[in-house]
Amino acid sequence: MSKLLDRLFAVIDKRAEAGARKTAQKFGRRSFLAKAGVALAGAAVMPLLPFDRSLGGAAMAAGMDSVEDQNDCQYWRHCALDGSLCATSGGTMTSCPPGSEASKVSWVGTCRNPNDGKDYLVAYNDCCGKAAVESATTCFRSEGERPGYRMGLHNDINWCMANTQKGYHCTVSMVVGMADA
Ligand code: ABN
Repeated sequence: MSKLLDRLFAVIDKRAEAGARKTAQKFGRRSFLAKAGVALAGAAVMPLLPFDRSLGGAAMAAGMDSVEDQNDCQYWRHCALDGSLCATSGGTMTSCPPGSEASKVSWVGTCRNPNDGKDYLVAYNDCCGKAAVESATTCFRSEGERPGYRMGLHNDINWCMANTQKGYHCTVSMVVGMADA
């Protein structure tokens, strides 16, 4: 009887040992280090992954508006634009036409986007160094403007003044942030 019990205990011992080895392999120190290594490598790569810098709502809302809307002086983003629309002058609403360069200084207005009812900061950069095109759409909108004797508060100004090439060509409208609520 005692021999039988000895055998039984031996079998139980073996099984317990095998189980313990398996568990150690699965959750052991090496396995932990390997997993931690993968997690750390992942964390290091995370900042390289793309993320949304597009001011989400504003970009999405602009996508909802047709080019025809955007080329109209009454388009919401042009609420403080005094100049010619670059999109009608060989460029786009946000990029200068080839052969011209963006002004180093700009006028910033606050415009309400009717698509989401929020106020956005819009920078108006002039594009410089190329002759103006007569057929371009010219807008005179001055929301938030103050009289001309306070230059920083007045938007009827050639923002190419700080560039080497000071000749005005057209103006782009870029959403640069959200206005405080
Ligand atoms: N910011 C457009 C502009 C250019 C020249 C003169 C007045 C206004």
